[in-house]
Amino acid sequence: MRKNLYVALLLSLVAITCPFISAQKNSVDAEGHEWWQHAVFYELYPRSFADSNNDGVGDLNGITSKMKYLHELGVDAIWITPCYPSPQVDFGYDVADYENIDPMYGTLADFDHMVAEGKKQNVRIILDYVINHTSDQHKWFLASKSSKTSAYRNWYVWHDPKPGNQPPNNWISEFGGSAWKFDPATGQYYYHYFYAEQPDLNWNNPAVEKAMFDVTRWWYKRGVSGFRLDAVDTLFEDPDLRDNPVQPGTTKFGDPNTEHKYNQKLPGVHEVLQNLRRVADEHNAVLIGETWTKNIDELKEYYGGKNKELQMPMDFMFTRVDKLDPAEFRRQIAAADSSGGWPTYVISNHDIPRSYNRYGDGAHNDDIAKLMGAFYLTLRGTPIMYYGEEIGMENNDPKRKEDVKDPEGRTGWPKEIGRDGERTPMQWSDAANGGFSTHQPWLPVPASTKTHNVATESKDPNSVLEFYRKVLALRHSSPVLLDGNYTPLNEDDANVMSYLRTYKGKSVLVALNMSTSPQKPTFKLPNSASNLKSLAATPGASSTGTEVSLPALGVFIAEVQ
Ligand code: TEU
Repeated sequence: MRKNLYVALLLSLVAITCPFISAQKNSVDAEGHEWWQHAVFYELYPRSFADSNNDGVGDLNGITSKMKYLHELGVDAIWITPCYPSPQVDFGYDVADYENIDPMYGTLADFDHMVAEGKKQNVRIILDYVINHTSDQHKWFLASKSSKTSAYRNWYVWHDPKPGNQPPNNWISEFGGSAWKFDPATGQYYYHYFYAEQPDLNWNNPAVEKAMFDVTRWWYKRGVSGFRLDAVDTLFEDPDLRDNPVQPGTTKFGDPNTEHKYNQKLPGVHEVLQNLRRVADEHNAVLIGETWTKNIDELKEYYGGKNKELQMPMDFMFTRVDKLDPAEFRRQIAAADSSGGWPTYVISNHDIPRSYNRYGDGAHNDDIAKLMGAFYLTLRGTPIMYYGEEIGMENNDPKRKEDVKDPEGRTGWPKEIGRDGERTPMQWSDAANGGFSTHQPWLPVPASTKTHNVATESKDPNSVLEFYRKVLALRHSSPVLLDGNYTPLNEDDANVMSYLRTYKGKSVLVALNMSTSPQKPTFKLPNSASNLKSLAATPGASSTGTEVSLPALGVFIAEVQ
């Protein structure tokens, strides 16, 4: 009898814990590759992805309803930008409660349902971890602000004014104006690297570290497979509050330019991230960093070397190559490849104009969208796509100040127009509002929605979407593309970017014509190979022996035989 009870208890324990275990199973394959090294990630902005209740703003049930689409596209994990309760001053990057869902997006039950559906479709969930600051409406900040003797006072960064009630120093907010805001009730300033509604947490306080790390544990137990870490550079400030060096000129907001020497990339950052990694490792979880580095040495620090830090610090230097420039891309890839870590490539996100516009020349944008997709999806490393990139979605920038939603754009207009343009609703069909919602969406879709949408492109074998699907399928089925080394080819070629990926004696060649004139490169292939068998190509691209014919902006991916 007692034995049966034990068995029943054991079985129910397994049943309770299994969903969480299975959310993070298969973490390493037989050859030691971690799950995130073989995964394709996809960033989505929940306000704009899919609107299940037709109120003009996307929601979690909307995401759940598109899980099959994501799986069939070839996405293995989605990073959802913040969906926690928030006053939405910075559209979710001002978090008022880290352990709940904003009612506009749904409920925790909807979240659990989304995780379960993700599991069915093999799509993992990555949340955004806004680590540097909270909302000024978070209960920790309200308590901190209530009095100088509050137990939470030291959870944020408070300082006395300088004589004349001046801010403690010259630090400038990323979004314009002083980074200090005076609180008349308690007579001190608090520090905010971003908007005043986003007070910085004090990471020197162990209680902050404990509470914030517990947030990650809470979500891991709910089935989350990792976090994208927001603005990690800014966690610490110089304890002596030294003024930042002033540089010539002014920012787009009219503030003096300054070097963020004393409030960015302080050494404490790495210790916190290493500690956070230890928690992640207990859950087979991945940490992705918003790591704006200026060189490869800075990026290396975020990997942590022997001290394990972030598995996936994003390489934003790659996004800074804003033109089709093979030489510059070769330099960036060689650097990332030599970093000792596993590269993480992105070509767009919710803070920078869409790749369709950044690389597009206005005349061949669809060809360029295919070329850029073929490029970063065949590099050694893990790609993070941005929603809509697969259909060639373009920026839809506001034309008038009164239409701008992003506060950064309202303050900075017209020099800084904000980030609304890259955050518009996903284009699902040629119906009104791109089929996103029957209600007027929070941001308008561009006119190109008529042609650039999932439904229309699914019917056209030559669409950007169908090309993305092909390349993603190839990537998933090819051990060479997943794990192979990267070797640049024809490095003096100013027009064609080409490389080999090689794994266990097999090679795949990728040739990308980054120019608008036809090219005919020939390649010296390994082991005197003399034939190229096409795996994916844009119309008109072909090979004869070791010579490849590439029309303007053509793509040719082939097995070396
Ligand atoms: O961005 C941090 C960051 O570095 C930004 O300053 C970025 O350079 C800026 O958005 C460009 O206009 C993260 C988020 O990605 C961003 O959306 C948030 O607004 C910001 O943190 C504050 O949380």
